[in-house]
Amino acid sequence: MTHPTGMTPPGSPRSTDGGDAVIAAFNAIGSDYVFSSPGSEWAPVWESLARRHRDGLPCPKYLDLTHETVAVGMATGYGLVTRRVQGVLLHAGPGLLQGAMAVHGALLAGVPMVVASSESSTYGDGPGPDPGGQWYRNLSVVGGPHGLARPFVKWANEAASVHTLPGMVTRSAELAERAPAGPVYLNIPLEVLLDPWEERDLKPVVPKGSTVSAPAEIQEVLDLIAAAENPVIVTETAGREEGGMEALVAFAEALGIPVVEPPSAVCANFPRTHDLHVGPDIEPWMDTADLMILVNCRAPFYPPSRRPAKAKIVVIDEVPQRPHVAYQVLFADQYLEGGVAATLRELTRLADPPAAVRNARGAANEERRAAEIKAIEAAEARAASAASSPSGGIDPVAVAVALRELLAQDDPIIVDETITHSRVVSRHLKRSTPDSYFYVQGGLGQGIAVALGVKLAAPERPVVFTVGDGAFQYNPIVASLDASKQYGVPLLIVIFNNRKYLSMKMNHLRFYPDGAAVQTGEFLGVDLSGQPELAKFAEPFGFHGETVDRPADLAPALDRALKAVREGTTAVVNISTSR
Ligand SMILES: Cc1ncc(C[n+]2csc(CCOP(=O)(O)OP(=O)(O)O)c2C)c(N)n1
Repeated sequence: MTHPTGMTPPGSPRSTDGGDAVIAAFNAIGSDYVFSSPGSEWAPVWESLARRHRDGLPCPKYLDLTHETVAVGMATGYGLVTRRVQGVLLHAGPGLLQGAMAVHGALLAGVPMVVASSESSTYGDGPGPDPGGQWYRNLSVVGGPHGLARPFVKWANEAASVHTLPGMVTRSAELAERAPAGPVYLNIPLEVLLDPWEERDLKPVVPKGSTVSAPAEIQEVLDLIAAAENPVIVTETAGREEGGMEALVAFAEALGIPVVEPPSAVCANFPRTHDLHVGPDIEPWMDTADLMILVNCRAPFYPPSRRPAKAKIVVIDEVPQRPHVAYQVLFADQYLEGGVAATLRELTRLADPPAAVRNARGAANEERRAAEIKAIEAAEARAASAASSPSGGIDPVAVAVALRELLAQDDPIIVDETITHSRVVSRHLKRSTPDSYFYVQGGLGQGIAVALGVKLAAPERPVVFTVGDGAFQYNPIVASLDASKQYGVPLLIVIFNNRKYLSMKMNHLRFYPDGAAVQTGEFLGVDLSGQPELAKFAEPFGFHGETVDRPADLAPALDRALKAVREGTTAVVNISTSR
């Protein structure tokens, strides 16, 4: 087996190996970064990068990350903002398993990425270089790691030959970017990475094309809208598409239709400050709306069988039936299947609502909007008056308001991994610009990494990571803060600390409202009162850390923390909350 050594004379074809084929393919798919949690199979990739750096050849930026959740989570955060596929390298079956929760999170979030790891095809019995006994003794997985990955990725396969390897990688990226976007997994055996490969120029992969429904279908929906007296738009992820928020604003404004962003909304879809934003509650429309337009909604109704009483339901979605969702009920009467932003733009272009309809709808919507504003103001007034009581922690609403006011001049991005406080964060931070809010999807513990990836993609915007004390401790804190330090990616981390898993207690009470736990006060799965001082995790990294117990200290502490972040240092603000 030939191995690449030394300089290649200019102009001659470079004889390299599978590691270089991976990097050439990552170049072709436009991956800006390689998010890697190292394993011994990646020596050929490291060698390729070292050669390319030495020879001044193109390659993605390589990030060494010290935990799989951090590697995958950062790729997720980066993909949420850029919407472009990135390369992620993990180690064998175990590294894939360690990163699996975050890969599943990327699947739920619809973020494209090519995740790769290895196995050995020779286990040391081949004629080529010795892969190392660990592949024989410790790392092999029956059925191959692609068998492990299959349930939580869009597509998984083995790249069994160096001759198909670049094509496998570029095809994986194209599959990952197709709707619904998501992670794709490739098992690239170590021996394939070490096999000789003659470098070829790979054709760059171009962005996917756009789709929009046929004009007749668009017209049918416009007719339904024209006939409706009480239509409503419900959206969970209209903002996930480039231009989605702008297109939804134009559409809602043109037809005077209010917009509900239910608690299942996981990104910024419609400006919270807009007159047509009527809050998170779909209930007022369930029995009264005569037309419901579901825009990029995966699970708008709960329980799933809770069906709107009389509304016709139009579903606008590129892939309405999510293949990765086990059970899904939309009650659709009509679909507009195509790019969501493009479809909304087409509807707006062809719409011709009589002014009277628009005005009549306007009056009803104003009532709803006023009720929502009143509810928000009442909650904020309660939080402000609680602030004058000296004990009992800080009202979570006050934390959200303080953050909103502190960042009023900026266009921050909120990455949220709170549980019982998530509605407070979305409702009171009132994010109103595209890509200004992301809820972390899947299991707990990925949030810091996702926020780091978001910040990597949007270095000019402050990124605030909001999290409960329980979820914070699920994060690989050392590896995440290490990535922040090593790659200069500062975050404002705000912990809503109620010293418990409050959600676990709420679930217990739901099932056993008069049970033994209520009688005795013994709630298991809840108590976190023995936790370490969480702000102190900032110390070993030279980061800014603050603990806030009193309402009066809140704004000054957040202000100091934000200053530290502006100077390039992550800050951890651990806030004692009243609930
Ligand atoms: C990986 C993972 N393990 C366990 C859970 C179950 N779980 C959901 S919420 C929660 C508690 C979170 O506590 P905290 O962040 O403090 O929020 P709070 O419930 O107090 O609002 C747990 C353990 C989960 N979602 N993900």
